[in-house]
Amino acid sequence: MRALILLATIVLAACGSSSGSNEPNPPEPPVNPPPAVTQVKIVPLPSSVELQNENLTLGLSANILVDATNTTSNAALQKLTTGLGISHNAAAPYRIELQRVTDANLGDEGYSLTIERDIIITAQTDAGLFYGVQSLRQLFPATASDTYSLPQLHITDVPQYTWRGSMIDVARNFFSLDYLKKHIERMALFKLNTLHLHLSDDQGWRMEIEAYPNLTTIGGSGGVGDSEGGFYTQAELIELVAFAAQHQVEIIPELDMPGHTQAAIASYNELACDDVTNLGLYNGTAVGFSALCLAKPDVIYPFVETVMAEVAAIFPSEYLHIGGDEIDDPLYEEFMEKANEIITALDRKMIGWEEASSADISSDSLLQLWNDNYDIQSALDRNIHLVLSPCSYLYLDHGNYNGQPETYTWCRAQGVPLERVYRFDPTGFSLVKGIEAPMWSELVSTEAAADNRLWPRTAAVAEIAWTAQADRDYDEFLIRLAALKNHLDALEIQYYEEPQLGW
Ligand code: TNX
Repeated sequence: MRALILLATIVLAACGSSSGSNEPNPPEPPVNPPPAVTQVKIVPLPSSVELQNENLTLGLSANILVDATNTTSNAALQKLTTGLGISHNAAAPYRIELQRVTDANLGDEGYSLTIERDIIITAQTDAGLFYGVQSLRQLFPATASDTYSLPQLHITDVPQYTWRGSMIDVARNFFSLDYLKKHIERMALFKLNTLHLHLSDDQGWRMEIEAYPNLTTIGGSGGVGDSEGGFYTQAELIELVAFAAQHQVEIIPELDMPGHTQAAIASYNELACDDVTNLGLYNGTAVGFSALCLAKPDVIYPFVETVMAEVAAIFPSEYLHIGGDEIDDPLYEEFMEKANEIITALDRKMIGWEEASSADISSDSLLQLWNDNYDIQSALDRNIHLVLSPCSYLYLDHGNYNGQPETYTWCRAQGVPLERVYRFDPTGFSLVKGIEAPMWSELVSTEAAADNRLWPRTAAVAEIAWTAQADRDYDEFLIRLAALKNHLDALEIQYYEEPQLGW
């Protein structure tokens, strides 16, 4: 909102009009992008930017002042300065300082960034300082040079939503631990903080469960088509969680139940009802045909309990995702309620797909909305909050453009281009916890293809989740994002060359 006020002030000043103090409604977003914001090439757009007319010229030595206890922001700043060839020297002509302050306006994730004679970032938390460093990083060029020139400015920046997510389906096609780490680094540049891993589905089970080794030796051995499959050991997942935390990213594990479970059934046939004859691995792309046998509570609930206990031991996240999508079974609600109890007993909260709104789940649960017009009112009535992933805006398995090969069209025939993603307006929903863009992988089998589906659209997702709706303007976003091309290149992202960005 504050950026809007600033924009409005600049536009009105440029037009020579008065301040319009009697105006009852906030002004419409400006048609022509105002200079202040487009000169500050930061995505997502900060809440408030005050730009001075001068630049600060910087040499390669700085007095870098940090507090070693702020581990993530410290490491991020060190990586930034090292990459730019800026080294610490207490006698250097300027300071780069990360400072913890008490300022309730900044909340848990906000920060301020001042570039005048010195560069000073303040925040209440390590997370806030980390995001300040990410903004600073975007203002610097992506590669080193002998001297730098930054705009003098003052930014105050606080996110709209606390859940700013990306989802990767590693079940249909497996993606390596290295790829997930790269994705986490890329998310961090855009202040995304939640990586939802869809760890099991009909085509593969990807998380080692010590009590049920076949889940990965059998269930993880394939994927869609002739995919080689794969899985993550618990040691690898612990490493990934730590890597993510170092980038202010929390991993939300999803073990999808009670449907989407053919890989588990192929691993342990007793999980299916006794009359089920299809007990093998599945490498197609159909959905909605498999289920844990809900009429065998003595078999399936010990399974769910044991699996979720191992999941909780590896992933420290506040929420554990239990799936719960695309299944038609008279005992479905009972299953979701029992799953909710199991997760609560592990001292965690549950998140499930929207269909779980039919069950009597606890009000501290979250539901992930994926059909644009799903009637979720019964959940809202119970004060259950939402993670918004409406497929016609945020399903990144859909095309970057109409007719893109190897993309889905079931939710939106013309695909989900960058502009479409950006134009998603979350303010029409209530009880919004956050925004998340899923990339399902039935049709995404290589890292190059994953990069192409995820980028640059994930940058738009980040802005929806971080920046107030009233401050967002697509044309102006394009200018800022286009300027970050070198940053995406430095991260070796094989993005889709969106024509509107002129890349
Ligand atoms: C629907 S969205 C699914 C997934 C598919 C996806 C493909 C949801 C909860 N279920 O199983 O992969 O469509 O776009």
